[in-house]
Amino acid sequence: MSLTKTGLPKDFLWGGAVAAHQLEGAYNVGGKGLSVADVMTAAGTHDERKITAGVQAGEFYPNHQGIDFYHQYPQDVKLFAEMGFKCFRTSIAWSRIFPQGDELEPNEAGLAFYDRLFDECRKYHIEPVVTLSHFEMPYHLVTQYGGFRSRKVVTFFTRFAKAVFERYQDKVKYWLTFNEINNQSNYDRAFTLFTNSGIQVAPDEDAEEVMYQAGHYEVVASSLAVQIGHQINPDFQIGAMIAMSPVYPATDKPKDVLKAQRAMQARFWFSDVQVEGTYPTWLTQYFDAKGYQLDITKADLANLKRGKVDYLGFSYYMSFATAAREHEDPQFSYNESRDLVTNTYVPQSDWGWQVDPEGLRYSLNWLNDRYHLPLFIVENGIGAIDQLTADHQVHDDYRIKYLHDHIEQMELAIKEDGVPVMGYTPWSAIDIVSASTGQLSKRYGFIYVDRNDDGSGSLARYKKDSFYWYQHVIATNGEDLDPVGGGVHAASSN
Ligand code: P53
Repeated sequence: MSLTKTGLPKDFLWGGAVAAHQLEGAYNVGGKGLSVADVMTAAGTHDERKITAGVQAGEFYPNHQGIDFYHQYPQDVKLFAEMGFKCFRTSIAWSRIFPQGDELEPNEAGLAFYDRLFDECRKYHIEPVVTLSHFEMPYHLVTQYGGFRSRKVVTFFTRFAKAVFERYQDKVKYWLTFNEINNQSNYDRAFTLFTNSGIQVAPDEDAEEVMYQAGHYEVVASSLAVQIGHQINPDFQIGAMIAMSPVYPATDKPKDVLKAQRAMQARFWFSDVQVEGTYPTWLTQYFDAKGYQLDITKADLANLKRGKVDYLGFSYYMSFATAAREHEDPQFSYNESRDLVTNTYVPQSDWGWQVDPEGLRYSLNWLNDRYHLPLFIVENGIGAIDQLTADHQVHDDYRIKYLHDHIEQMELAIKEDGVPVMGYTPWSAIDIVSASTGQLSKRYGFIYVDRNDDGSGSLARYKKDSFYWYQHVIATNGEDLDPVGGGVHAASSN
């Protein structure tokens, strides 16, 4: 047995992640147009966010204010620097740059904001890692074009990509094209097609077919962005980004194993195409069998080959499991919103997410075996209710435990399995609006933000125990994952 005892690479990108629409607020400042996130209300713990037709009086839209990062970013970036961040992952709000989405020229005030933000990061030697499209398509593209139903949106997206690649070519090296592009493999959930693609499906439509068409336009748009980016700056590292929830078979019954394999194929065809530049065979067969007449041209297929990504970014929160049903062909009937089952071997978060640190090591190995590309863990974390004490502390030992256990598995994958991992940016750097629920109380950050689900609160920032813990992890380059001083902050009385 040979265990590699070398530590993580010296230039390992420790940091934290967020997305523009979840923290910036200032939704109509500096010429910004409405985005899909601006027409979504807040949900409770178990119901979905409502998508309204435009912004309507009497509704509450949590993303309109976010945590006001648009104005307060200097103090926040300073806190990130204090934690020792080497990188900071955020997105560029598409509708700040192209407020409607279909303009020919970018909005200067929007571009200027990200100049200020990236300069602020660089001041502390924090490398920005930038997602082009993170659930924030200009809303006008939804009403006018049906979102990514339309090939025209490919052009609008690449125009946006070109504008920001040119503008920030000396400030940003690491890019990601579409955030969690594969979430929409769960096409029956209205939230995912809307947030990812600006699409609302009519009851008489085949949502799966709609998803495959939109997904095709997006992988093409991604491949064009990769080509444009590399022309502008050959040093750019442009990655794909997927939600890596591995799907385990519920049992060792062969039909369950086959079903889990199909589930993985259905979840990861997006990255198959973005990494390999070609469609997997099972999927072209599937399109034929289903009778889908998709708009996939020869030129598209050539572009997919020319615009392969440089690395693979992924989020990891949880694992899934699936079981075959009686009398079905498991290769043909997988539906994610129907066919996932509870894994009784792992605990769940307060929001029912299956917490599985070993699944991260499994995922890193699986992705390495499949793609042979550098991997970047660009999200990992746990949404939890935090209590701010009277003296402004947050004893989030559950968050420290979650991150500790996942970093430990990441390090085993790197040190013992030899998986190439570029960096680790937990979700989230600071408390922000939850994407799926719109709640502030589903907190992920190292920094507590005084804001409640109804939008009340002072917006003051407070360091949580996890802030000091993560600072220590970064300072030791991941060598010491134990709570600082045996849990000084976690153990303080009162
Ligand atoms: P929230 C579903 C499954 C896994 C990750 O999620 C997901 C989603 C969609 O909600 O989203 C990513 O805030 C996403 C972030 C999001 C984060 O995970 O719903 O990239 O924007 O905030 C956490 O608890």
